[in-house]
Amino acid sequence: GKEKWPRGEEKVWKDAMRDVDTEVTSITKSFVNHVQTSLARQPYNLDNLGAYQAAALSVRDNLLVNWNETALQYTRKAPKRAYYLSLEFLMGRTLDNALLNLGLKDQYSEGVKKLGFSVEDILDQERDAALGNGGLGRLAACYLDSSASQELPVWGYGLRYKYGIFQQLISPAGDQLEAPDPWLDNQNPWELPRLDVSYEIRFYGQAERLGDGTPRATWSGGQEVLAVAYDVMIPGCYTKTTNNLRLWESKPKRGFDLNSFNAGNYEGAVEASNSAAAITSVLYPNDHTTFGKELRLKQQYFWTAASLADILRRFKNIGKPITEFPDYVAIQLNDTHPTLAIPELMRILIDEEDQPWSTAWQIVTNTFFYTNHTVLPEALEKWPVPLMEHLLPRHMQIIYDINLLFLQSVEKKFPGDRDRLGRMSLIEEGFPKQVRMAYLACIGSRKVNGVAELHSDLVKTTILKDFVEFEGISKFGNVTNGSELTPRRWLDQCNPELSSLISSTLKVDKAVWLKDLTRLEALLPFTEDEAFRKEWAAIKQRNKERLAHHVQTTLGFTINTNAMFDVQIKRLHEYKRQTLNILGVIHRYLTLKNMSAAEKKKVNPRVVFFAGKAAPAYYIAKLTIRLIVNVARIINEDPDTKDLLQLYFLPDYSVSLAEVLIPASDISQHISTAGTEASGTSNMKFCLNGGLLLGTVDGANIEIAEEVGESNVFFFGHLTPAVEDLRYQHTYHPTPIEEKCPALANVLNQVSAGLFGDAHVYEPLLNTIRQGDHYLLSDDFDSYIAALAMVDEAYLDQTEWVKKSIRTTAKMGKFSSDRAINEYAESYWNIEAQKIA
Ligand code: GPQ
Repeated sequence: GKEKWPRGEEKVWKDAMRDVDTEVTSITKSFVNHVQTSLARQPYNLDNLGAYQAAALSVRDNLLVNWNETALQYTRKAPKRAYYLSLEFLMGRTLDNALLNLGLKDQYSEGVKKLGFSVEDILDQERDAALGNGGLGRLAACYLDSSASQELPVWGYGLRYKYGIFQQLISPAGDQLEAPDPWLDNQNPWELPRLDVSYEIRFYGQAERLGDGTPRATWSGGQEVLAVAYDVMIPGCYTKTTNNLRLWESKPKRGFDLNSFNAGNYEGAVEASNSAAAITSVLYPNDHTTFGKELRLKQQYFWTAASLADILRRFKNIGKPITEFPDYVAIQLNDTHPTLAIPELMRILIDEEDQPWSTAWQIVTNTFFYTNHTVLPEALEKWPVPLMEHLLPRHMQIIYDINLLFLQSVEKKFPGDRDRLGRMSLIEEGFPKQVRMAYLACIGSRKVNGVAELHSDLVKTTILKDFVEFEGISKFGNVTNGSELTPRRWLDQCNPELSSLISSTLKVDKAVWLKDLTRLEALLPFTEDEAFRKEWAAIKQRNKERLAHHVQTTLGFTINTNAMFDVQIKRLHEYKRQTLNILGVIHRYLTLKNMSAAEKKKVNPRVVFFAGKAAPAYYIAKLTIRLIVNVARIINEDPDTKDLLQLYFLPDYSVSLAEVLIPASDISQHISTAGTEASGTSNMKFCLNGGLLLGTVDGANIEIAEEVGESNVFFFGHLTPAVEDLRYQHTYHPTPIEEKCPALANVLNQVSAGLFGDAHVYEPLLNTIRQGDHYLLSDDFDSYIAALAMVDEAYLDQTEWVKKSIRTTAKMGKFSSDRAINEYAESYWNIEAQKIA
């Protein structure tokens, strides 16, 4: 409501269309043109939202030219292509990234300024496209960005959810509340509806085998819905290549169900159309869990069937025999969510293309690649057989057939090993029986990979051990995640000052080092350059002030920018151990309370930030949020400590918030129980931005330490091989916490006693530690506190700290998603870069 307009000068607006063409005036022309035509608004009378829309449409015009050119050349040359199937794409905002990739940011800033706008205010109008939960979804977004930047023919396929991840609110008591995210309400300039691209998708009905000696069957009846394509442009960085992300929306096949309508059941007919639209209405907000909900299974089939139909149609346009399908198509399965693509392609090949079983299976197993993202048992997808039989009767038949042939071949290799057959069956016995999707994805794929060295080893030695023994080790690999350490967004875009310092120091244009991150290594000698260090530290300081300003204007808190900024931002989950962090904060608070004034003088102030969402039904995770919020309330008001310790829970974590938080961090925490965090990707983003890492020996933390050297990271806690044994001890020989870890016991007792209010409320959370302690907080607490003390000590020597910071950034080359996507392209998909002229 505070916004004022008209902006700028009327004469400038009026003259804009008559200006001589320069780069900038052609931008203002296109902007004014979109205001008047696409938006049908009066010029010289526009708010920031309108200005964002006009700027976005104008930038989109640029992208569309490249996008069409890219599509045309792919069609003409018909190279092998790869498709990334992901139920989540956590894209964040587009305009800033598009401007940067097009190399047009400065020109647009100048252009909109002439018309009275600031480019920052305009960029700030954009809503995040938040079609994902966390790391898995953000990884997919990074991989699309890198594919385009590396000029690789890769398309993404996903769902166009009407509502993305919920908006997180915090109630007065400190509880997480969820509100819908109607991200499409302001219209989305970055998508193009493709009403001409649609497919009919069937559910339910009857499957009948032909029984004519072929494996064929018919599938008929049931419900049919339409999948309609929406295309999102994915521009590469400093290249013409602009790839496509195709998102499917569900629509009723007709406005209503004619059968019901004719039977006089008008309401029933409209209901059917609602049920079709419901399929893509909302992103499931659960991370690392499976719920067995029918609508989720419908989403998975709807999306994989539409994507495969589209891929097949494109392949058929080339005019090659179907047996050559894997020479033209590679499909990456982002976790098990798209595993139904395996029986669906079998169904098409057998029932529609009339291929023999063995040919079909040959094609399938040369087309798919499966990435596993977790070894946590509760996250491994299983679908009840009765549900599958009901919703996808033909696919259930095919899965049984795959299983039969598969178990026969296992029996042949390991005769008489009934245990093994039971362990490896695609069908888990029980009530109900369930389909094990990770096993189906594994046997239906050409290659299986984990997302960091340790994780890939764990995949091979735990959940897929039997499959390694049966299929051979060479099928199982590792591609260590990369992050949009496509530094383009994370370094250049959200940390522009650091980026220009690097360019000037290395005397290399950013167009070069932004596309070859290993160049950063040349920064190493500058650790000895005092002026450089000063500049480096000053930039970190300005980023901290920028974050403080953001928090002040959005939440009204005043943050001490002379403190160390300590950040943990990720989904709330017991395995990620935000609880360990908050208990550590309480420990610090209690320690400070007991210090003399003289002792306190030696303490460096610290500000601890948390952000992250909890799955709406994850009670313990929500309780952790409540504890953090209420601890913050007490300690931020305590005159004894508030100058030395502040604590903030920033609500509604998002990609955009991460872009402000990450460059401002001195230290970030990645403290999962060893062996539980497959990789982690924010750890890489923090390090690239010169933040140091405090973590366990887990996931990609290990490889980060290998790159930057162990003396530049802060490690603590038990190692993976110890975990199983410790858990056994907890269960069968428990030691009281008072005995095992008095410091932790004291903290728990203070919470129980109501030091932070709500005396009884936190018991279920505290009991997860007192009883069972599956995530080993009591085993790691002391070494965690010791590591925090080492961080404090190291921070006192600012010269050495800044050196560590520079060394960390310098050695992050490996973690670029460009490197990761090239590994997939070369070692797995066998696709090549295509220069778009
Ligand atoms: N990941 Cl299974 C998710 O974000 N969601 C999930 O449901 C599963 C995994 C993460 C994983 O926890 C991180 O360690 C990885 O860095 C990330 O996937 C990308 O691989």
